[in-house]
Amino acid sequence: STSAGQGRADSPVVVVANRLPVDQVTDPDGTTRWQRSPGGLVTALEPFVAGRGGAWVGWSGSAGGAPEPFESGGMQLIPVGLEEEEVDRYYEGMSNASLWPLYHDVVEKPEYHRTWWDTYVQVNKRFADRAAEVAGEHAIVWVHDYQLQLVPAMLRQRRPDLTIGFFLHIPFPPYELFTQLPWRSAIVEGLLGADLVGFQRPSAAANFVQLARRLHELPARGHTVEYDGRTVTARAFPISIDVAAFDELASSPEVLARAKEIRAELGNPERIILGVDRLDYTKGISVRLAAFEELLEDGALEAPGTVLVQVATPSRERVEHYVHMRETIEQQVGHINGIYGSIGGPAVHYFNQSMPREELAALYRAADVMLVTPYRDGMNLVAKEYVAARGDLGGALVLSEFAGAAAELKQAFLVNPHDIAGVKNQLVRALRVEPAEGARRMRAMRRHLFKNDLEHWATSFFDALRARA
Ligand code: GDG
Repeated sequence: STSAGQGRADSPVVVVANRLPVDQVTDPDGTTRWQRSPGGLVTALEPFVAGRGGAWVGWSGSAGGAPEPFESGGMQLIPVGLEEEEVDRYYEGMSNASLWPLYHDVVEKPEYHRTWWDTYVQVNKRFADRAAEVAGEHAIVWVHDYQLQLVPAMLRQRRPDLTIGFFLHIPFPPYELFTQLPWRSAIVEGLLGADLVGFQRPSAAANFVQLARRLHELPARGHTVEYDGRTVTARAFPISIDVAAFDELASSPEVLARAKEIRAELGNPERIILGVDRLDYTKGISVRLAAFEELLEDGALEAPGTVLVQVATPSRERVEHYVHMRETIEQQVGHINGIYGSIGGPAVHYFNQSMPREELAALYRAADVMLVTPYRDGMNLVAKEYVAARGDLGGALVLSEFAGAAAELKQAFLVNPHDIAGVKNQLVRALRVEPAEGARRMRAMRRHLFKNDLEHWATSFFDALRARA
């Protein structure tokens, strides 16, 4: 009701996510301490959570018993413990070898194992228990992502007084793919425990509403589903980045000097093409290597006058798909450099390393063309970071139509990553774009981003959720 809604405008907020917003680091003297994670999400959510009994429930990132709750940045941090076997089955198995590929258009074949599922249920219960214990009366709880899709219903069962929101950071597949999942009904019911289910794109929200209707025969209209005497709303809230902060970082004297230095260290090539991704099979790293190789072969491009820098940050290294993909990519890089490289002049500069943010910003600033070619991506923040970094209006963005970001960054050189000829064409167009035309595109994308930043995202979600309290 309206009066209750107003009365709860400053209800405590609890965030539930797979990971806590801190990492455990060990100092040289052997003592361990918590360090805030570098991601932007923490910065965006902290103001909503800090004070008023706000808390963040999540896993510490290492196997073993749960450390004691502690305070950080005005938030109560509530660690959830995971045993080694639970990490294998809930995190690496069910989350990253079943749900991740299924939700990304089965780019790789998902594996379904009942032991993984059982552990997924068990771990989701543990998160729901912790959240139920810590949430104050009539609190607002915001649950994040595909690892915790059962938490909304489990939490509602334990605490009917709560207002529950859920946000999925990755795509949500259509009925035809989703229904592969042996536990499809349980997942849909889990999500229907929320008052508000947020997605990156309207099509994902529509997929969810359609599933509720077709699979559970629930009355659904537009954005809403009627379930268990409640109304569940499914809507798109496209995530963003802290645009102003990234813009500022990328135009700082240190970063500008480093960008120049990077160009020089690369041998002052005429053109630098850049890729930055977690090393993940959804990101289409092979596609860009193949397109670049063919352009070298065709003679349309020449190395080392044009070079490709690919940062592929290590990720999920114990999941089998990732081990294979890494081998394939590294073979491809070796192959290209073997043929088109020269002494001191490789065609592809490949890094399987995590880089500091400042170094990434300098790379964005040094790159003439940013290549973002995922087969499927919920949003893709790298594309947004590149645009935010180009306050000089230089550079050009080549972006997959299958990234959520393509719906917003319409002035990018859009590509279908399955169409190598098309990727090659657009890459060449981007490399040769007239500066005035490039600047026009960049300005339009920057204007959109400054209006739609991370704070706007978090505020819109909380506003929509509070309206349900
Ligand atoms: C998921 C969804 C959605 C990468 N390498 C380094 C580094 N990064 C940073 C990037 C960027 C972030 O990691 C990656 O974000 P993406 O959005 O590109 O991709 P996912 O990790 O797959 O994220 C995605 C996102 O969730 C948010 O909802 O957009 O679709 O898949 O910020 O800069 N950062 C540093 N060093 C690196 O080497 N410091």
